[in-house]
Amino acid sequence: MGIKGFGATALASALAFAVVVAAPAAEAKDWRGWNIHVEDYPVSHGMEAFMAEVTEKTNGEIKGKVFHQGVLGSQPDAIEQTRLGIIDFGEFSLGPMGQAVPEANVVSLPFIFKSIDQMHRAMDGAPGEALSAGLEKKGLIALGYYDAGARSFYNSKGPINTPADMEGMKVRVMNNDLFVDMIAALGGNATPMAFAEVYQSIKTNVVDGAENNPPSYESTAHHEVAPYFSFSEHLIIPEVLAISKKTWDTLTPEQQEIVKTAGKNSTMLQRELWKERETASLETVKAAGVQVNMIEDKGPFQEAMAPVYEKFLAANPEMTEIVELFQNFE
Ligand code: BDP
Repeated sequence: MGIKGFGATALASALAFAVVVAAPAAEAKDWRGWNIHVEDYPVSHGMEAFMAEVTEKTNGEIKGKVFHQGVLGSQPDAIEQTRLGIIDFGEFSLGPMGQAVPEANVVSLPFIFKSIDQMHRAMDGAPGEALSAGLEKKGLIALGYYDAGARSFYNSKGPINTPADMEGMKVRVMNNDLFVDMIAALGGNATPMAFAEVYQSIKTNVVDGAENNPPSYESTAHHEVAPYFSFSEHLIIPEVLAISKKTWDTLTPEQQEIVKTAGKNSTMLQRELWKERETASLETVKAAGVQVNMIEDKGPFQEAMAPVYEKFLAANPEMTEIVELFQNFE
């Protein structure tokens, strides 16, 4: 019994050892991806395509799941968790990113880009590289910059044509002081709030309205409670498909190449889907009775932003160079 017992124990510990040693190689990596949007949304399709390509090209060494609709937490929390490697990857607006990555604030400056086309070229060129370097310093590897179009104001009161129409208006903004200053400069009152709370807050008159691109306005049904959409296009904020540096550092060079390529491919897909969805969303909300108006003269909105730039640059003089890099990019 003694000898038998010893043998069994030895065998058991040998087996246990084998299991522990073999586990990392045999077990596929299982990633968790954060997404704030509903499943049928350009960002969501881009992220799913990214994950599918990574799994296929690594022959299943890397698997993963994209968690949609913010079930893994609010955007500011998810940014922190991805930096820490608790979440492996995510698709983030560079708006709330500014709190963690100072360089990201540059694209949250109102009217910084001249057009969507210029934004794409800038994000794929030197300005985008400067941003990616800033992200990497804070633990995030940028795999591609997704499109989020331009953001405009919408509310439950009436059309906006001039800043005077926003006097005293309560407007929900994303979590970043720059947006609070932006609304104040237009005469309104900003309330930073999580995306998930906006619908109810407009409905119950906690705020009069918010600002977003047409696909987000439509996919969240904000148009039901705020049926006036005014094309101010005051912010063009790109988004980033980013992987945690902690996760990235566990990959072999071959796997890193696969992940990079899948990131680029998913970016191209997302940008295509984005264009289609923008058109479709506008049609949907118009059909639902939303009053959409173009703002004939955006000049007064642009001019009102001078103090926002001044305050930002005075508080962050080290950002002057990168702001100019974006402003002067042709
Ligand atoms: C959407 C962005 C999303 C933001 C949301 C917001 O895609 O990342 O969380 O706006 O306003 O356009 O919070």
